[in-house]
Amino acid sequence: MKKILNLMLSVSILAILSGCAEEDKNVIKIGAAGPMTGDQSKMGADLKNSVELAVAEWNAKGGVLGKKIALLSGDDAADPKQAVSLANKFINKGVVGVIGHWNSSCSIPASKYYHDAGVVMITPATTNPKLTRQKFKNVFRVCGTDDQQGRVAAAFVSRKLRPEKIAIIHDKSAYGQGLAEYFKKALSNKIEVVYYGGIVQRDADYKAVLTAIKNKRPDLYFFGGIYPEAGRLVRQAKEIGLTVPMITGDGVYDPTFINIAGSAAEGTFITFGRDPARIPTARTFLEKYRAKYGDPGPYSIYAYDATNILLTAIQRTRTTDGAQLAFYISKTPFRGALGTISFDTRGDVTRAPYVLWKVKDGKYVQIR
Ligand code: ABU
Repeated sequence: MKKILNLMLSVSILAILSGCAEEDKNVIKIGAAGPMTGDQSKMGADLKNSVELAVAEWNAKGGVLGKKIALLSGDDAADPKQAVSLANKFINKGVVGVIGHWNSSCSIPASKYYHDAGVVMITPATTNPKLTRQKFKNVFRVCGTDDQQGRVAAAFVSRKLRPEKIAIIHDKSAYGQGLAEYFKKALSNKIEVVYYGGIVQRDADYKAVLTAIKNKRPDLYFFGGIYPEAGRLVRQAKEIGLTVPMITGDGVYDPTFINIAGSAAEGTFITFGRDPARIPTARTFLEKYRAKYGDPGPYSIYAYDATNILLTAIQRTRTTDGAQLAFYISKTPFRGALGTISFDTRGDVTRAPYVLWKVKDGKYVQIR
């Protein structure tokens, strides 16, 4: 009974439409997939809120192709197996497209199932390059990639911070390890890497690895991973007297990192996209999101644009055929909250979005 209840709950239709939407042939279904539970659930909620906001706006104007849009929201719990299971549930329910997943470790395995089923997938946040190197014509991302991000971080380190010695750690995930490797490669042996290794996600205590790093006396350490682990790392680093700054990537850009780390977060460098507050076209989205949900998360605006790309493609092509939608998306620049988004032949955005941020006085400040 518990299993049946879990199954029923794992794919929930939001209350955008009343009644039993999945049985209704007069709706167009889209999915929102991400970590809705667990220590990354803030990212899932940010993603789902933005998709919900965009869908509500379309439905208020009559929907698309004369039908209302039904949003199916699903939890992959940041787990690859659950992501594949969720992809199959979405496909069986007849979704036309999916906004998600959030984690590279989920998007990469799930994308094969969306590809085989002809379902368009647009991720707002997955940055591991492998996703779009599979040459799936129906898979897109509206964010950048970790090879770009690693190069931006390495250029900033070697030109501006100029350490003699650096340590590099990662969380062994597709995202975290991939980013650490791209960063290390982009350093091109110009800086001595005195420590390179992995940590276990969700471990409470990282003091052993931090002590090993401290003993190597680096001037800086890089972390490839997500904000819960990053928060514990910098807090515990300070506790053991490892006071050199951390430089890290987009997975650590969330206020939850600063909440976990406290004052130890100060001085952390992060690569991420531009501040939406500085993007004129983002203003309306920011106002509408804040009015409904409070402060947007790091990838909220990306999920909003991803949803509008999908729904605009359905409206313009007047079809729900995945191949035709994918062709339209790949060829048509989209003017959204982030500005103009165009895709290259892989399904990546044509303009790398990365800039440098630093934590100052408990806030993220764009510094370059
Ligand atoms: N891009 C950061 C976190 C999501 C991912 O795993 O790619």
